[in-house]
Amino acid sequence: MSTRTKKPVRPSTEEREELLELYRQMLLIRRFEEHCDKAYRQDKIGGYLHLYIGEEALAVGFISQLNSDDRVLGHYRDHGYVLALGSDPKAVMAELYGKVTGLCRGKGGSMHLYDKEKNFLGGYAIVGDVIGIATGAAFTAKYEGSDRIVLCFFGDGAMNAGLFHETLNMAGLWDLPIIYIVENNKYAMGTPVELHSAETDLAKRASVYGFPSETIDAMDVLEVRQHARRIIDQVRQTKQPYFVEAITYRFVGHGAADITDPGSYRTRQEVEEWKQRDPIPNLANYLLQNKLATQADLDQIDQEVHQVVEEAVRFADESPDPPLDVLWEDVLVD
Ligand SMILES: Cc1ncc(C[n+]2csc(CCOP(=O)(O)OP(=O)(O)O)c2C)c(N)n1
Ligand SMILES: [Mg+2]
Repeated sequence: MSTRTKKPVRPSTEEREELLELYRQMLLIRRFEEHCDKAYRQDKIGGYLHLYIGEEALAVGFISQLNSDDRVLGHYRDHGYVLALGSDPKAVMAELYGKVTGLCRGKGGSMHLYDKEKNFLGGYAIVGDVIGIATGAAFTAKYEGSDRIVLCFFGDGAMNAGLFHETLNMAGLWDLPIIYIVENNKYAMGTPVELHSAETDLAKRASVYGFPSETIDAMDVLEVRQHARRIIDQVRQTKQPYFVEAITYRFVGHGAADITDPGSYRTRQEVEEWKQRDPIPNLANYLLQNKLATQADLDQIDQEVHQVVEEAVRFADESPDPPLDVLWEDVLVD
């Protein structure tokens, strides 16, 4: 059932506002994380930090097509999901700074974001775990007889966890309303897909559980959005799972310790080639060429995003650390 899909038709001019919003969201994630990189080096952000730079089109394109009560779960590279869902950038930055005003009151940090209000049911640091938890959320949606669907984002490395196969089998058996999205960014840390997966066509590898699977190009936000619209509609209607292999690339290192270093596992030339497909300038060019925006429009969005990030940083900087006595709160359910 694995298929390679063709490039869809470009959207019409009526969608101008929506396209500008996609642009704004991708730029926000990019600028927000560029600051995170800096703040990590200044020891303002502790623990681990994994950036989504280069992969923004995927989260933004898919999440833009959800209903507000749908649910999203992801792995530890999770800043893009919450920002695309509309979480308050101030609370997200404060969380990364470990401050009490953060999304999780400063106790989660970068890898464990959670925003109940926006239906983001968590970023999970243990590779593969999110797949089981998200399948549980999809079971809940079905059990409650609701119309909700669940998006579950994880990396290519996570497909080697036993849980992946156990839960996709259950989802197929029970017809759960979930879209599994593997972010195939070619590497699990420094290990290329060719070395960790016996079958490198990941959509094919996931095609044996009784529901559809396909590969999409996730470097082009318009293409992602088009596929997302179709796939989300289908899952909502059929209440059957769907598997998406999203081809993407991270422009920065795997994690905090190797943020700017392309590393010995890939060449600088490879990184430079993928940067030619950077979804942000490419959308800007598309908007300009098709007269959907002027340079002044884009500059204004740039300015607004800059201000949002500056405010978030100021808020995080000025917020207090959590008091010591909250250490014992939120540990066990009553
Ligand atoms: C069970 C488990 N094993 C090992 C790790 C350490 N680890 C963190 S990220 C990572 C690589 C995961 O790669 P992938 O799933 O492709 O996601 P990406 O980082 O490329 O987004 C590993 C092995 C972990 N967090 N959990
Ligand atoms: Mg990967």
